[in-house]
Amino acid sequence: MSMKPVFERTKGLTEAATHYCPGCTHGMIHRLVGEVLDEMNILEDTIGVASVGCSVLAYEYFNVDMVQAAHGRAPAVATGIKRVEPTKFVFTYQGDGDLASIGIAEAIHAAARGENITVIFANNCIYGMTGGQMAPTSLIGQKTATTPFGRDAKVQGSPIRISEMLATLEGATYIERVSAHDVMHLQKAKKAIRKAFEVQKTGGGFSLIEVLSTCPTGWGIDANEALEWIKSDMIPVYPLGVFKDSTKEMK
Ligand SMILES: Cc1ncc(C[n+]2csc(CCOP(=O)(O)OP(=O)(O)O)c2C)c(N)n1
Ligand code: SF4
Repeated sequence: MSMKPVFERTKGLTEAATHYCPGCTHGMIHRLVGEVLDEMNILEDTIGVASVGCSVLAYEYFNVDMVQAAHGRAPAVATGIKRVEPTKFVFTYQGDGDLASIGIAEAIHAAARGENITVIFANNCIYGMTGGQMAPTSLIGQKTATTPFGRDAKVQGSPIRISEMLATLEGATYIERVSAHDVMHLQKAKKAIRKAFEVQKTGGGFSLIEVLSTCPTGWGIDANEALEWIKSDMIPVYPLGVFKDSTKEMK
């Protein structure tokens, strides 16, 4: 008697084992994107743009054509690809150091131009790859390698809320913030990612899904505490929800 599988690895990801630290949710967010691309049956028609950060090796993990952009430039690279290959689905996968710091201009202008691309923005409030330095998204009071006494608004400024900020732009079509801290929220995150790719399918324009993500290594806490920290500390500063949805106006 053969057993019916209850869970299978998505075809949207390659067989490569990821290099992420235990308790890091980058891998889970990858899986959600992979599942959406597979369920939409668009793996052959998708081009992903990996950024610089811990997710730089995303080009090894997504089972689609991938390119790798210089730090922060993924939305500009995605713009070029989409304009040359308008029938392809084009997405970027970027951390908060990549998108909110060095790449803030590219993100703002791609949104303002209403490029028909999808940005997956993994916000873990820190530079993971380079050793846990402060990011523009780090919380007030958050201890990082460059703010050992905690981020002080008077010295380092206050956190940038990317979703809220980009939602003010007319060019942005769909902006939602979700979280990867438990199963229910992962399911919601998957729905949001699906919606973003559906927007792109109809030629709807720019979408960005911000996913609150863990970095137990950079935060200096264990995997379970990191999931709790999203709930207790990140969500109050980065509330979940839809910040822009102009798909209704388009119909
Ligand atoms: C032009 C340039 N400047 C700086 C760096 C160093 N650098 C690599 S990754 C990174 C930050 C990554 O942080 P984030 O985007 O939040 O991703 P995470 O590693 O947390 O997933 C920086 C500053 C670089 N690679 N290239
Ligand atoms: S350093 Fe942080 S973001 Fe990078 S893989 Fe480890 S836990 Fe994930």
